[in-house]
Amino acid sequence: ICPKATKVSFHDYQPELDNFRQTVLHGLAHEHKQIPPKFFYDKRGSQLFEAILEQPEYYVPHVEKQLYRDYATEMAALIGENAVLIEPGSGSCEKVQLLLDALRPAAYVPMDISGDFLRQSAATLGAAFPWLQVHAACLDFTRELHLPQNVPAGRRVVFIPGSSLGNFDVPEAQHFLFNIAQLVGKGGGLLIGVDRKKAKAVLETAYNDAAGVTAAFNLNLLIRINNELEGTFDLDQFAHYACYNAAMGRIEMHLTSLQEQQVQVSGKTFHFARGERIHTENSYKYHPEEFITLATAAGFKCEQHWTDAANLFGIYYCTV
Ligand code: AVJ
Repeated sequence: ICPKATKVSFHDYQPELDNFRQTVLHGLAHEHKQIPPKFFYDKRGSQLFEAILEQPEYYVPHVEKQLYRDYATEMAALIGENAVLIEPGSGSCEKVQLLLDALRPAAYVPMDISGDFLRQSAATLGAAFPWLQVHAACLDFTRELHLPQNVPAGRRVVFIPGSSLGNFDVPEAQHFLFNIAQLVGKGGGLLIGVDRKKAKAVLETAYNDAAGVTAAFNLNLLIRINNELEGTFDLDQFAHYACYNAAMGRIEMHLTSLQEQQVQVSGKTFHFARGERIHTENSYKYHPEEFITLATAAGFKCEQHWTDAANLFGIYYCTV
């Protein structure tokens, strides 16, 4: 018997990658040029995102991780042992590690669109927690949430740290939470970290780090288009731009054209006026009452929530 052979498994649901070309061509042809943020996460994009998480200005992971350290026991008591813990958009599987010893789940199911990255993170996590079953699912969680067939039966709890929910606009977020409620079913749970609304200056500093890592992350999208879609973007002629749209309650990221120019992608020509932007990301922020209203509308009951002394970030535990 070799438990290591089955302790970590990988399931490829082949997220539709051809979609990238179609989405970019369509998004650049739009009057308001736009490309959705899920395409940031190729290998280099995922690595740059990991580097964003290290930037002091990007308070989100620092504050959130401290909340898990401070309240892991309390969270585990609410969630209960032996749950099947499912994490859509698991990335490096870093935050879940702060909960595993307290939670002792029956299995952990990381889900990510970036296959290589997921495979590596799942293997590393499995090695660090020898008692843990890890069943990784490579998929686009904005489209589908498959559970691998070898996941044990048991109470399901979805874990969404990092304010990933912020990328959805509000109706989409409600729909996504509704799908999660269906996936976990009656008695299931949701532990979710959601960034809070706060002063514009704090938010804008967080998305304009001094080391320029967020800028490199945003611009990497153009490198990816150049590499994968026969693009001709001149990286020196576009700049990172991030601002807080208070009326919409969201950080917006854009790529600004620094001059009037033409760019080819996949044999098609796109014209940019000087100062014209490609909208690449929205990151919605929620007051606790706003998030609780949203989760309630999606079929959850909010059992408990935790926040830091500066009211920067919220973590919520909700049940169906
Ligand atoms: C992964 C969507 C939560 O919006 O804060 C961080 C992505 N973009 N810095 C966020 C991001 C630029 C992040 N989310």
